[in-house]
Amino acid sequence: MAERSFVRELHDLSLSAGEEFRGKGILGIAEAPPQPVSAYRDASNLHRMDVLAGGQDILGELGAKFSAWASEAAAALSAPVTYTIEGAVAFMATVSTKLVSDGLANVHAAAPRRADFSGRRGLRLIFEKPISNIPGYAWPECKKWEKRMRILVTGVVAAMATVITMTSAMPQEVTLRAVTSFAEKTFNSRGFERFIEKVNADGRGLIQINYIGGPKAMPPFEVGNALKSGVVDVANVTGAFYTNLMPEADAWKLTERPMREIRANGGFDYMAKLYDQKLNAIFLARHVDNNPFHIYLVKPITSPDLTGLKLRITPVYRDFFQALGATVVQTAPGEVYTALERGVVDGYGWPITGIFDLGWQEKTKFRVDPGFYNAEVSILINKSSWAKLNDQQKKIIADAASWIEEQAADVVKENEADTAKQAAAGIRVIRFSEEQAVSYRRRAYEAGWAGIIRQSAEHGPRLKEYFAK
Ligand code: 173
Repeated sequence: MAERSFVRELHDLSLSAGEEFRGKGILGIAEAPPQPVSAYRDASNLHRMDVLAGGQDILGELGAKFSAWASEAAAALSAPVTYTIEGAVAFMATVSTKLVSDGLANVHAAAPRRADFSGRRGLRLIFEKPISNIPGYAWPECKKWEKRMRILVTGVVAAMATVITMTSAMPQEVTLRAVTSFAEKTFNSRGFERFIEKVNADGRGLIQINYIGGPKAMPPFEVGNALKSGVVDVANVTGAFYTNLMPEADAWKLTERPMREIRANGGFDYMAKLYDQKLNAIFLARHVDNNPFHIYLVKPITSPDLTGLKLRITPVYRDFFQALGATVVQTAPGEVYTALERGVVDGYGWPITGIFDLGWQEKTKFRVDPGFYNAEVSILINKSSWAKLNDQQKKIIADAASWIEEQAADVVKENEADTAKQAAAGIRVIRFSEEQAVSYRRRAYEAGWAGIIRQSAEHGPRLKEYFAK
């Protein structure tokens, strides 16, 4: 416990708006890396911690957080998120960032070993090594303890402001938590995994992404909630998986223009506002594009009529398949194999790529051509997680995002490869007549847009203007 409290003094010493601290001073200062708790056991550290603890609200105004730890266990828990008191430094105010950073570098040499309380007023820091030995620093010219105390405390506050500025300018590694809503290493996660690799390579010492994994770690339809609440910082997910939060996101499947054009024609900005408002997120990159959906079946059809068939869906396919007469059942991708195996469904919707990733070719007999819509899988970041990054860290993320979005053009090569693989696996193609094919695709888009507009009368029609051809 503190031998005395400095709360009142700290308040008395706060600088008012427009005032500038210009004295020479000594100060206790906080530094970043968590230290072994035993470092705080000595009396001087405890006393300095008490002063800072008394100044919590003043420090709070400066954006600094100070935690005093009662036990090693608490310290261990707080260590990754809380700055710790490391030492002391003296400076000549008004202090430059360079001076403080030099001071911090010398902090071990100058760390006070003992602290005395002289009478009722002063805190005297005793340095084993005279602080004046550090070039550029000097003891304050204080005659009275009272004055020294004023300078000390004011200095703490002023220096905290400087240190905060300095630490935000100083590269500090940030780690973001990331999940994917598709199985790891499968087609729809691969672009995301390349993005992570690039961020982790370019961001050494600055920013890293901790890839937590896929549906084994988090159910795909939960990923939107987790991103919105900040449980995860970064997500790889398709709009259909978070329609509960943002029904408009499912409209990405209806884009008939390249992302470059949608970014230029105002459509992207329109969506970005909805991501901001409804998902608390920023849309970074669409890495799956140019990727049509198809119907896959275990029994044949002869025309675009799905009456009597029960098909596995997500929100992507619901309106269209129902318009063609199907009964539908929604499942996550991870349940498709079992649903086919047990005869619970007669088929499923899925893009042209990726059925081999989860072994569905074993249970699939037919693919219906043509394809329809355009699968979208994108990388999103929580808004607050983004706001906490400095410009350098943001640039690493943004560069990796545009890099991966550009590669979405290569998806067509994978489509071709998987089309050939499906043929080799014995999956037969059901092809409609030219006329049927045209009306099939028209109905797909009509049902798709009607569904979006039904769920979002305000934004659906605007999105159609930006996305449709
Ligand atoms: O079928 C699905 O699970 C789905 O909606 C989807 C969306 C984008 C890519 C792959 C699948």
